[in-house]
Amino acid sequence: MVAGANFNFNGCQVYKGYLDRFEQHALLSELRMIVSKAPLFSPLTPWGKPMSVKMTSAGKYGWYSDHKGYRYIPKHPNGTHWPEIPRSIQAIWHDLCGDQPNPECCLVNYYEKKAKMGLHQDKDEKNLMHPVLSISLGDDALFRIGGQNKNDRTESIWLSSGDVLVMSGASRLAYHGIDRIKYGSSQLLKSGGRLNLTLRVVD
Ligand code: MD3
Ligand code: FE
Repeated sequence: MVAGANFNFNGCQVYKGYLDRFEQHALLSELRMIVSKAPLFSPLTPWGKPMSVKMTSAGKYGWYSDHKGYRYIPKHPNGTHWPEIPRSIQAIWHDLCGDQPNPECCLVNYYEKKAKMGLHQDKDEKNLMHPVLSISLGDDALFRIGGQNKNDRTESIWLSSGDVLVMSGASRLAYHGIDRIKYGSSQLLKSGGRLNLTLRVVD
């Protein structure tokens, strides 16, 4: 854990090395539990193309997408409720986001070798004033963040295993994405790749 953010771009705060290797392994075993109950799947874009990133969720809501569009749903496509958000993950939220309401969705994104996420805004949540918190595990990823307009200047930084980001203020509606991962750069996941968790208040 570190005392303060060590990067700030348009209000996007990056806590490099927030989780040590022991904490990263502990988080990984929580994620194995989640994925065993709520398996990863490839959401379809509203245009019918599967996303390269595999996903699942924990919490009251999970993020989902198909031909009907992007939305939060209360159950996994297998018909069961999403697993609860582990206490250790909620603790990170309250450490960095203070007295914000509890997160209602922990989206789990899994990036294999060639997976990427195009520039987008996150605005499927009802109250866009609440922050979004992201935790990176596994391989390094090239993260790009810009402004509230798609053509605004962007800045790129490498995110590594254990880094945590908090998007609040102006950055909450900033365009952002993952250009690529550096496959095999971390030993945390035995078969490589990258996991990203995002915590959000949905309602
Ligand atoms: C900036 N995930 O799940 S995390 C997403 O690494 C998403 O998997 C990326 O973008 C990933 O929507 C980036 C960092 C992040 C997450 C949410 C944000 C940056 C954000 C919301 C607003 C602004
Ligand atoms: Fe996003």
